[in-house]
Amino acid sequence: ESTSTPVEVERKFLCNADTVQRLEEIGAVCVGQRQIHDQYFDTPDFHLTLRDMWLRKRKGCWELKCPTATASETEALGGKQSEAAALCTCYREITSLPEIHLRVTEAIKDTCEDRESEAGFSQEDESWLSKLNLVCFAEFTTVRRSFTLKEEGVQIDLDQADFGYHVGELEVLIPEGGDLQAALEKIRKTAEKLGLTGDQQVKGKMDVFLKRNRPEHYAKLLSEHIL
Ligand code: V4E
Repeated sequence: ESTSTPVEVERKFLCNADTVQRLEEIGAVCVGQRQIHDQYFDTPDFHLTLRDMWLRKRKGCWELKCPTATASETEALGGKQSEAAALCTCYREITSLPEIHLRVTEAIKDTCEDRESEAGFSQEDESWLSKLNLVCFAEFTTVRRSFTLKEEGVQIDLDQADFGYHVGELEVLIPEGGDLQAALEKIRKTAEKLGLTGDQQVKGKMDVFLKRNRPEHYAKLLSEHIL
């Protein structure tokens, strides 16, 4: 378990022409804009994404987004807290290549036979991809403007994907086993200040991308309640 990797508690929201002004009004500070190029990988029969595991290469580095124990914690909350939690997701972003390789191998192979050494992988060595039959199923570029509400510890990202989808994200990082309810409350309060309405989860970039470009993959993930 990578207990040192923080958990990302996130709520997506729809942006409009007033979003940036609203952010400035509530005291959010723009901390920069950057382009992000993502390539996502899975087996042809979706071993990883059907487990809600998202393997990607971002700016030359491997990342694996996995659901966390925190995700199931949210299901145990009641009342107002469960309403706040229903709009949020909890994932851990693993960036250590040996750990990514181990988790991906475990998810793809049911048995432990011929699991390879965890050491000796470099970011450039991609032989493990073909060994595990991993292929790129999604690739896109995002222009991301990031803001921060420093005192609250909330980060806000405004994403514009190159396939024409615009989405915002409120994010709080907590250590594994950290105070999930406090994180949800920070997100709820920020959403309220921004005047966000609606009790439906807003679609992420991947949802829109797969629906348009990979309808079979999309249908499979929908039917298994991953998206
Ligand atoms: C976790 C996940 C996917 C991987 C991409 O995650 P996402 O947060 O959408 O992308 P991005 O670029 O904002 O990553 P960041 O830079 O914040 O790390 S694709 C689908 N999921 C699961 C998922 C879900 N089921 N529902 C919602 C609302 N979001 C994500």
